[in-house]
Amino acid sequence: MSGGSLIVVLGDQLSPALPSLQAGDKARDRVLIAELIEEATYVRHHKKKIAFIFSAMRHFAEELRAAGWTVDYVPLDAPGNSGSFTGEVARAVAACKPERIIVTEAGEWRVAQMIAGWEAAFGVSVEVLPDTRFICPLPVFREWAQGRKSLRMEYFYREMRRRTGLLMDGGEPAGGQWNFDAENRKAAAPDLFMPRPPVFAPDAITLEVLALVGARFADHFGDIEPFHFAVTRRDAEAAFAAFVQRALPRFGDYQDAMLEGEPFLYHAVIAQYLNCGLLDPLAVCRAVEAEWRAGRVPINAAEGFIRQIIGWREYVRGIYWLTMPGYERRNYLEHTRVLPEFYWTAETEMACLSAAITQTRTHAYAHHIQRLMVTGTFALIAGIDPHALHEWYLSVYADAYEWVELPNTVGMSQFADGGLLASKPYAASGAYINRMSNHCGNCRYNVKQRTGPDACPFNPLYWDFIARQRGRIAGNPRMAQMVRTYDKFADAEKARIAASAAAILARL
Ligand code: FAD
Ligand code: DLZ
Repeated sequence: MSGGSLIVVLGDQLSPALPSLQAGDKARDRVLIAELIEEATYVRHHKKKIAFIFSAMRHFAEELRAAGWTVDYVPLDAPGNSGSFTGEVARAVAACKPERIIVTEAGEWRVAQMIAGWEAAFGVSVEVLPDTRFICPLPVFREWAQGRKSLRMEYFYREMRRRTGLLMDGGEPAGGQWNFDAENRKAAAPDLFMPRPPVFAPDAITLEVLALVGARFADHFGDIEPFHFAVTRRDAEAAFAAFVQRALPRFGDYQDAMLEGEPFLYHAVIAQYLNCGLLDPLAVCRAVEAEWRAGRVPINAAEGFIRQIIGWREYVRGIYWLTMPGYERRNYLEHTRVLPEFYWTAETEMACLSAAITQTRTHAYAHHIQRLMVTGTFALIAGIDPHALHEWYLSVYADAYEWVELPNTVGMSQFADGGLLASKPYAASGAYINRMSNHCGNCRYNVKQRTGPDACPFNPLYWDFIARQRGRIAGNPRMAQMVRTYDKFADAEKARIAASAAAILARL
């Protein structure tokens, strides 16, 4: 190869539009894609997640070869596989003597640090290209954030609407409002039609990967089968099309709902495809806008969906790169309790937690409200160490990469950044889960009881959280009312809350 470039494609860069591929020359360059033990184990990822990524990588290598690229694909068990990005680039440089290395910037700070060392290590020039698959370039986010005391997604989101023209009529928001969230808080009734994401039967490549992952990562969390994820661009597009047709019209209405036995409800179940590059975020938003303009979905569904992607998804990425390194160790509330074992076993009598963790084990998926208001809120009010919780979320979900998971966990869910990302801690008693789900009816605990051995544990833990953290939260306008309510409780009730909370925490 002497003379051409080595194009390194990371496991979450499976897009033909990737800048490093666009900058390359099929006739002269080689593409390197490698299955790496270090990437599979720096946290012990869910078996289904590893299988999904390996299979999608193998299919992408085929896609590139069919398009005329020379691809060096290193399977996990290939002789000599060093197991790390830097080790595999070293081997490729020694074998091919490229003129330069081209890589699209890594999604994670950890990997970006590795790439930053390559030029000195190998004596070859390294071109790191911005990842244009995101809508907001990082310098634009930095400029937007500069000088603001607190950052709020809603204002950033409006900038993204203007930047993309999505749901804009001239300079004004389509439908006359930026945000239709007030219409998006309905609890789902069990007798509604419930769509399910399409299932894709594993092909020969996926079957080989399932056997490999089953054998090599047997002690990792999660069920490897049944395996139904799309692993090609075509199937990921089919999964998205099925969502648009069957679930999008009610996506907004039931975005916050939870139902026993319904792991997906009206959610898209596409984050794993967006985050590894099989789907393009702007393209899915344009498709959703077209559905609204054609009169096939209501504005609250289209706007709610587009806000998640050009708003939240881009916003958390901006926060990640603004605050790393260091953000992963933020712990504003000084929470230190170890992660309860039931986060791994699902063995708890709390029906909502058991459901969320069981489906996480089976599907490597839970929807946003389960992550935020069930596993997240419980950890927050129980005072769990946010770093341990971060490692849990990063390992158990098929869509989890640090740039998106960390701000959602440390910032949104655990308030561990002191309010940089979110305007209030997502602390709640059992009443929230009772309002938005049917879990409480099947639970051994009583959601109406505040204290005592039968009380829903969310209740005493919530009030105990308010009491423990009042010094840090009383000044927050969105928490002040709850602090005042707690203050009005009789001393005997406060003592019962403290005793009930202590008993639950001792059992954890
Ligand atoms: P839908 O509910 O159908 O939403 C559509 C799309 O919007 C998603 O596919 C996703 O790309 C985007 N989106 C929605 N909410 C967010 C958000 N808060 N941040 C970023 N993008 C969002 N999302 C991840 O992609 N990876 C993670 O590792 C991850 N970790 C999370 C951890 C915690 C503690 C919390 C509270 C949220 C986390 N999220 C994460 C955000 C959100 O829960 C998932 O994006 C969503 O559940 C994925 O399922 P879906 O594709 O069905 O999404
Ligand atoms: C998550 C993951 C896993 C499990 N395995 C690999 C792998 O074997 N090879 C690879 O290139 N990427 C993998 N990834 C995704 C990387 O961790 C991802 O590219 C970085 O998180 C982005 O910075």
